[in-house]
Amino acid sequence: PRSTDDFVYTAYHDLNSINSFMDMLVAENSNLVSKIEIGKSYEGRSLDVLKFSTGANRPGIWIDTGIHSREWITPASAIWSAKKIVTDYGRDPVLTDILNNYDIFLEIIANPDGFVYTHSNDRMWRKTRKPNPGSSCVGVDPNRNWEIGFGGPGASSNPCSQTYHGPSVHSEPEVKAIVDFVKSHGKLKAFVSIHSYSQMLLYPYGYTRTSAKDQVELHELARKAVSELQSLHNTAYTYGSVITTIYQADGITVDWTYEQGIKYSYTFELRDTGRYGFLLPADQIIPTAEETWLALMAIMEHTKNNPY
Ligand code: PAY
Ligand code: ZN
Repeated sequence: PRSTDDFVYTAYHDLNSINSFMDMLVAENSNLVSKIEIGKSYEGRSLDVLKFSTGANRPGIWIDTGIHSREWITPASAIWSAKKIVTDYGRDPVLTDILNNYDIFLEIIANPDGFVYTHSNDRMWRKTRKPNPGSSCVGVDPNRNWEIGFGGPGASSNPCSQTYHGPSVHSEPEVKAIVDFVKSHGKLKAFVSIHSYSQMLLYPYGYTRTSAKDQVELHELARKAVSELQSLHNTAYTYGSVITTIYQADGITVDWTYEQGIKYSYTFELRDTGRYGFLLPADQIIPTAEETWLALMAIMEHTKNNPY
């Protein structure tokens, strides 16, 4: 494709194709979108984030996809969403109001080494691609590598496990890059980490059954977001805290971001509930992206209307 209008949103793409999508989007909308590099992956790939911004010194909203590399529907939805943002800005009054007050940061491929590996070697690869000294097994679970609850029972100390927490807190460069970005930005007000599958909208905590101090508000906003999502194609989501809704998970992204003071910390589990699982057919990309967008808009609008 020569422009993002020609890009095929109904297909899954490899990293080169996604990189060229990002570069085209920036070139076509340079007043609204820029690309920032927040670090490098273990194998040296750049960790790119699209920044949608209409003014200086704004608070921010973060969205990441693809931190688990086999969850292909998540970057596919993010690509559609990136195009949706540039199309709707100046046309949709709610999105326009959000972008006139907040920057949106979108990391489409949060685990590029894993993503490349899902295309070249193993479609079901989940973890990073950093070797583990003393083990023949490769990779760390980038959703068990964060500081809050690190090393707890909802993670594995076995380097061969899909939920291996890694040798130390933030040992994975893909995780550390986000940690450093969140800290240096200092004004992120919402943080959404998108996974698949299970059709759930989750909030902290994963490491403890103790309720988050904002649990009532987080639950009510999840209910609203899920109801908007379901209104489009009747896709049913469950919602609640990670530990009560899916299982105990220690060292996860959103427990850390919430403890950093980002109240609106959520994780999505996109389609489906297991029929196709990670191998979601490409004809579900657009319906999934469209319905997820409605839930994201609910979270972003609530963030805008409830400054803190
Ligand atoms: O998203 O933080 C969350 C919940 C915990 C996820 C995890 O285990 O890291 C849930 C799984 C995921 O998206 O990675 C669910 C999928 C279906 C899996 O791999 O089991
Ligand atoms: Zn995941």
